Amino acid sequence: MINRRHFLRSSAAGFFGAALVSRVQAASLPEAPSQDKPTMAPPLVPQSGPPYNPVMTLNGWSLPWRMNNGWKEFHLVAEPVVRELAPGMKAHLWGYNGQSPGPTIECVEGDRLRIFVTNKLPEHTTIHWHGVLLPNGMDGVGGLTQPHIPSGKTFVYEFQMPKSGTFMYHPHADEMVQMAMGMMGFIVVHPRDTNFMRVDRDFVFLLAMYDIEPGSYTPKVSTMLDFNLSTFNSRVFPGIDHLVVRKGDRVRVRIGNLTMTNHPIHIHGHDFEVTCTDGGWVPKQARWPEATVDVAVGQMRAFEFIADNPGDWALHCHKSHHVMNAMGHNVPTMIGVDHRVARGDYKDPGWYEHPTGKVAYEWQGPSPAATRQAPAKADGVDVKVRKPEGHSGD
Ligand SMILES: [Cu+2]
Repeated sequence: MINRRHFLRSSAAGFFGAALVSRVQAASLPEAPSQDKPTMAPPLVPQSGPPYNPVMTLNGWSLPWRMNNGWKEFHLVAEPVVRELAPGMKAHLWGYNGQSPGPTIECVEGDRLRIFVTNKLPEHTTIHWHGVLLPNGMDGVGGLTQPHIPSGKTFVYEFQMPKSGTFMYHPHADEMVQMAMGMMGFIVVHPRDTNFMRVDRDFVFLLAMYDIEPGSYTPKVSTMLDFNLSTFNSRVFPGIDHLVVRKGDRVRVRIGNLTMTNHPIHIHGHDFEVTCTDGGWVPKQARWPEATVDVAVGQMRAFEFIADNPGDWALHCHKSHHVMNAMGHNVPTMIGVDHRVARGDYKDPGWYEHPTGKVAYEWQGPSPAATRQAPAKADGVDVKVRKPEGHSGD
């Protein structure tokens, strides 16, 4: 893509002049790359625009862009996707560019962004840029700041990134349905000064929860709290990529929570400081050591630590039912049940072998004659039946 763009710019500028090039480029949509595998893509080192240290999106990827007269142009496509939540478990979700969550958008403080959003969903949508300081009309709230994007249409968002930090994107249209279906993504705005808040490894993931009944593929979109799948970037353990670091690395982990409940994220073997929220960087004097950070609903927390303790350390939500995955809340307790019949084995196992003395049997002695029920009596007195009174108008 980069090579073709360079080719277009250099050849067209030579033959037709720069003004024509920009009009031609502005008239065409940027490519919308798509990813259908949950494999973590290598960091997207910038080939144009200011330099930065790219992030790693667990089980995900960053969205390539094209430069167009000083604008970074991205193309997001909202569409139904199939996401493998864990090896062998596929869910029918909604997302962006082939995946849920959508690709991470990376840019640099001061960059001007033009983001094309094409709606391939069966209903309208918008995109809200969570935490980004932008003009009101670019905020993406359907029915408030813009008309909804109908199915089959493409809208354009244009804004400048005034500060570095970590933000998110998600629909502000039919919110409960679209977020329950997995529509979300990360925005990382890198500092223009590559030495500011520099780390050696920088990981990002979004917390998403789904309610997918055993045996089904599509999340229940009316669930408010009782979700049964807790995911990091729409993946469940053991299908989540490891955060691989070298001993001595300074590591940053950025966590966004677009679920309907809080998640206390805990790390083993290390302590850390929260250095960034969805509102911006935390000054040094305002930080304190932690080993668990509660990421509340709609929040982003980034923490940093020095990886000085070698090992295979767990990093997990501390709500034990969120760690377990997957829970069928309405499934009865199976403790004590004989599981020896294999799953999927429908062969007739033959008659049940009853334990001795546990089967109804025939009485072999004499049986008394059947008697008719006698009329009811109380203490030897015939029961008088009182009939309703006062129905004749007196
Ligand atoms: Cu949790």
